Amino acid sequence: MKIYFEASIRGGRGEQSIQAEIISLLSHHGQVLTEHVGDASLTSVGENKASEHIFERDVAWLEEADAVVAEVTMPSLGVGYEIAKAESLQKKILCVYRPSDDRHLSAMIDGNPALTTQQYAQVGDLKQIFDKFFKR
Ligand code: 6IA
Repeated sequence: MKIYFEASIRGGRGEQSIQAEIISLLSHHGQVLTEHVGDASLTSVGENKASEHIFERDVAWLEEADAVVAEVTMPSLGVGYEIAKAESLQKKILCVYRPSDDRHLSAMIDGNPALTTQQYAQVGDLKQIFDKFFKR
């Protein structure tokens, strides 16, 4: 199982430690193609590679993936693009997010029947969510 994990980079790195924990949980279900997303040394200004190279590499990995998991708590243009791209490639897609009083998930994600969207309160809750998603 090849898993494309996506989460905010230039959208903001405030979720980085949670992203790293998610990658560790996902690695029990298959090969995570995008482990760099959870890397603490990757800041919002950058991995030292040209954007064109990043785009081409990530789209190739997305095409190769069997499943896509997106952490959408932190809004990110790149993640939104990747979800739409994955949908057009007919990938199996799971979006996870932590709701709060001052934060509401985009209706373009929340209202999309092609996506499985799950709320969670803490990273520990994701184990069960991932077990169920990857069993399907
Ligand atoms: O718009 P964002 O940067 O938040 O988009 C994040 C999403 O785009 C992630 O899920 C990644 O798959 C992809 N992505 C964005 N930037 C990178 C990157 N380096 N390396 C790999 N994937 C990326 C960023 C370097 C840049 C900050 C100079």
